[in-house]
Amino acid sequence: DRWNPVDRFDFADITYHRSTETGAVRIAFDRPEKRNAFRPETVDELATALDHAKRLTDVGCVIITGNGPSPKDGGWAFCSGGDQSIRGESGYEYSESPGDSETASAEQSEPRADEVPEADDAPENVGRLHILEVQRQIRHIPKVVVAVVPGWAVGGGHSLHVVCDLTLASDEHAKFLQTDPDVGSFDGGFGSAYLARQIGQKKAREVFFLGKTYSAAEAADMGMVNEAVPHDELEDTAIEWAEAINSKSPTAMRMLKYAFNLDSDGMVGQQVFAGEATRLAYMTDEAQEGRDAFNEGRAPDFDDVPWHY
Ligand code: 2NE
Repeated sequence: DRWNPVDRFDFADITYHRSTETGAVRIAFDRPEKRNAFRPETVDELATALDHAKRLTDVGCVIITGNGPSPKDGGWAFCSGGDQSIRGESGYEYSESPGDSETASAEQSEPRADEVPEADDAPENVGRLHILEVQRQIRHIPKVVVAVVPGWAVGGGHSLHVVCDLTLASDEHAKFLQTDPDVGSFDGGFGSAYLARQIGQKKAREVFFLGKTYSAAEAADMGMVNEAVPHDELEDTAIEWAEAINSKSPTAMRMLKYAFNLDSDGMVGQQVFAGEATRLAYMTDEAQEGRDAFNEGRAPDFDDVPWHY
């Protein structure tokens, strides 16, 4: 009863809950028999849950985790990255054409050369790598995202914890491993370059080039995990963190997150930060005078507005 299911969605690959105790949601991979590997459907569901969570104005903390243990062998996982069993020639493939399960055949998903799809056509069933879009959602959601790692964080699952604002790991079961180059994949963005900002160039290169497995304690020493706690204290600690996060000024937290992002997000980081500055400006009498003057067809009167120093 710590978590209420958000039952407006009919998710198959993830679970999605709201906390009954604090402003937090829990989004969990729910494919434990595959070490929580993601397929395109999983990624779509993650994106939907994150987009929903973004709009919850009483929620300051998003927890991303993995359900477990596996019913097959009792193993725990956060996420083992892309599901290699459905990887096609150009990415990860849906089991059916997205949005149109009735017409899911290879022939129907091949457009004719002269065919321009209608705007409302079902999307084509091509290989996807859109976990990278989810990484950007995590970067830009105006809330603190905590990766709660109960077991393996591997490949694209490793990159996902790297991109989260904070990582909390199970002392007993969490293990961190990069297998990207073993399967001919490479996260050349946040998964590697941003990891290097967290743990330094030599260590980040070691993670990818040697493919060693690190314990939660080692990952904490390296600086890519904030804290390792006993496995049965993971959720309690996550809720404590969420309570701490929610006790703080939402505006200050949002501006801080975007400030931390800024130097690794380039012009996009500046745009996101500037958007929030614009929102703050909109809340002033000064900006509202500008709006009112336009709507009333008169010149704006900024005479009483000080030039702050
Ligand atoms: C995760 C790891 C290290 C776990 O090892 P272990 O020994 O604890 O378990 P096991 O037996 O390997 O796995 C248990 C079951 O899960 C499946 C396995 O095939 C096995 O299935 P059964 O034999 O019981 O039927 N499983 C595990 N990971 C899977 C996966 N990713 N896809 C499909 N099935 C998976 C070990 O299993 C492992 O190394 N897994 C592969 C990790 C991996 O290479 N991930 C992809 C990296 S590329 C990527 O994620 C990516 C990206 O970097 C950028 C964009 C998009 C994707």
